[in-house]
Amino acid sequence: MQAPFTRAIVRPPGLSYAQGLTSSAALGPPDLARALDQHGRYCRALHACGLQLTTLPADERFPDSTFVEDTAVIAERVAVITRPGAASRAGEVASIAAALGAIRPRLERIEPPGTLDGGDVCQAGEHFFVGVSARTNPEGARQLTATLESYGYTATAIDIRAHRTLLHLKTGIAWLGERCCVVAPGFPRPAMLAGCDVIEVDVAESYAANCVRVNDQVLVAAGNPLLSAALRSRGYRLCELDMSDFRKMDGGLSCLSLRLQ
Ligand code: CIR
Repeated sequence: MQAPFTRAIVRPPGLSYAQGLTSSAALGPPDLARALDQHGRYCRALHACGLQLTTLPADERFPDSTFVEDTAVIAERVAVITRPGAASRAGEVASIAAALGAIRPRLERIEPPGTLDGGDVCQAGEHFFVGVSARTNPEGARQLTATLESYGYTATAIDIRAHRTLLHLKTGIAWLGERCCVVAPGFPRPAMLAGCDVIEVDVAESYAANCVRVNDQVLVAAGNPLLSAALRSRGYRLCELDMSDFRKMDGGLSCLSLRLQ
């Protein structure tokens, strides 16, 4: 069983937020005031789960920097600064390394030519699924696997490059613990999921596959009644959050925080 989360690093979106990367332009441009309000509610939800928050100042140089999850992979025994696969996001890691270094003095790193986004890494207990995607290259996945193994974890790669609807691995899978996970429709099923309780979300609710278990609650995108009912029926306590103005920039629930034990 994983130790409880005790803190999280977050960063609100800045004035340049709408200039970030997105493949969801059809949803329209994000509204910054609404995104800030949604971010505030998200932070209060983490706080209500018992987490102490480190809130970094908005960074106008990096429109996507509110999606802090992509800049690091953090587990109980190791913290890794990533090398984001999108050129416009590469510089985001410096301030995260400074903030994280104050909490975890020893930081590992993904080195060139590896690229890796934290959104491509799904921890399932002592095992990690590492997505190879448009952002995370095979070398980045190889480096992370080697680092995790040197700290006593195991890892397997899942190639999602053929799945055009998945920006990151965690766009399509959330591990809830107790051998239960949520997957998007059509998500590749690694052999390790055999015997697990796999909740496949309805195609109309696929965005909600990116939900997050934080201690005794599951944070889930609001407006997805089928998934919420499936989770409640399994006894999970839910916190439903409006994510509309992060979805417009391809952001899910998990990417707004770096959670630490
Ligand atoms: C990007 O394309 O990098 C951002 N607009 C969204 C990143 C979302 N991150 C995540 O799912 N881990």
